[in-house]
Amino acid sequence: MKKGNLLFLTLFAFIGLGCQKSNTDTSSKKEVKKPNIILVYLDDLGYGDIGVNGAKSFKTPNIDDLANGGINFTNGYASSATCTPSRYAILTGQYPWRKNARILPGTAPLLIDTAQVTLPKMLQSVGYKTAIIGKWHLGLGGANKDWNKHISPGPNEVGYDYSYIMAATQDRVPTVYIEDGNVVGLDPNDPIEIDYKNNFPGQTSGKENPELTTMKWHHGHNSSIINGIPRIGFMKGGKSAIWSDVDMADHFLGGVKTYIQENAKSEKPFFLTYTMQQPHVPRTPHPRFAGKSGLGPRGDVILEADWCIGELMATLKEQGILENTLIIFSSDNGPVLNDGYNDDAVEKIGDHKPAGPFRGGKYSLFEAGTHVPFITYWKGQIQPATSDALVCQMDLFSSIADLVGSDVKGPDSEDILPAFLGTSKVGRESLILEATTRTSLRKGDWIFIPAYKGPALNKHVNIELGNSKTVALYNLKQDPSQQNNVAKENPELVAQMLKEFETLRGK
Ligand code: NG6
Ligand code: CA
Repeated sequence: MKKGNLLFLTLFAFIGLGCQKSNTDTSSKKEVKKPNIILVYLDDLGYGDIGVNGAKSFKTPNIDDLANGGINFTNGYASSATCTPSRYAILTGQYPWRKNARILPGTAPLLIDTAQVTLPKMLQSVGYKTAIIGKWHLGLGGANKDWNKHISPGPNEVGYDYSYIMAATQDRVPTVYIEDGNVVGLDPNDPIEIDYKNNFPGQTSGKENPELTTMKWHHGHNSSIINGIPRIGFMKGGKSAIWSDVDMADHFLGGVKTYIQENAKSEKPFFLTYTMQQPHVPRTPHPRFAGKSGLGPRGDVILEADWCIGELMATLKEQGILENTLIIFSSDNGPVLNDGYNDDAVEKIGDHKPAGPFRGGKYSLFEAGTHVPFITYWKGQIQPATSDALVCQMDLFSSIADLVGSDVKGPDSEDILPAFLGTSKVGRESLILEATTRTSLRKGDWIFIPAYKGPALNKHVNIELGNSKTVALYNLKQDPSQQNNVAKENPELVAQMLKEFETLRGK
């Protein structure tokens, strides 16, 4: 344990700040505090999509309250510029490119080995109850699963006592909720069938029947039409289990509230992973929020997500556990406007800058791919501040282990607990960042991007990917929008960073 942190925890031990007696495990070697921990994880929310990071076109008062009452990280990163790898890194504390993790289809088998150490397993081992409610997207079961039977292994086999999830994304089949491995509301007489290659005979599709769609596809997303929305992949049956898109936010929030209410008075602390679907496509705000942002559905679902966070905070207050709960807020990757549907995200963007000052977006090796909102909040324990410490979501594993007195560490996860608690402004020294298995190296204020073949621009989503025939070096402090590649002027630094990059990547 680091010195600053030891002092911090000793203070807790002596003055017993707000710690429930029952949350102190006397059997462990050291006196540690075990708060409830809630990881609030959004999907495709950009650095600039929240008021506190510069959004002016709409308001996010509840997220801003979290940031203003906690630590708002200005150098906070997802490990990757897409969902599956970033989620893999958080849960395993391992760089996702070691596992070649990529965006998974809805039918993919579980990506995490059930023998691997995981963040929720580590927390279970020190007495936590654990739950995940929301998006999963880390694969389920085996390769040829039957969705009509118990689906395993999944979240429950990698550390969650309770899971209530969608398998992949809102735009992929199966469009059903799965509770502890079982599809919710399934009628055995109407079994679910899923195929990512071929449609089922006699079924309509977005490609062949665009007139049946209420949301129009732009690229991809032209397979089965469900609730008027054409999706990725074909699905047959399971009618009674199909979710309502516009109610998804309320539905997950309802589960979150119930979980908190049921566990607030428990002897054991809890770890709740609340993985929200917003603002990933298809953006389907509840009618309460539709049209409210002026930016179309993308803005509307951000308002909806912000409201959910307000409700989450109110629930914690109501239950009297806000001061015994560490909240971590972040996003799995950077923003994208048109990610496959014509939903006015591009047309109505106006002056709003989803990526804030950063270049690129989702899928990109440029900053906006991985440089995301990142907040830690713990009322009465974390002093409000802005921190420029270099922190990655992957580091939560070892840092939280330190907090709760576990010796288990994630293989690539650094213990930077003092940075997360705000007792230090020092984070990691360097970090490998990833976009669809291409990687770059951040070290100090510098970012080094090796030369990569491939298109400079993903035309469908209109995002610069960071591929270039020449290596790139940017000083992010002086040039956050990566306008000046200074590799030529700094050959020694380039050579040094290339060496470190190759060592870290194990070449
Ligand atoms: C892409 C999808 C995109 C989105 C993404 C996953 C197409 C053309 N694009 O393949 O819409 O679903 O996968 O997003 O199908 S993520 O946030 O889960 O990584
Ligand atoms: Ca995402």
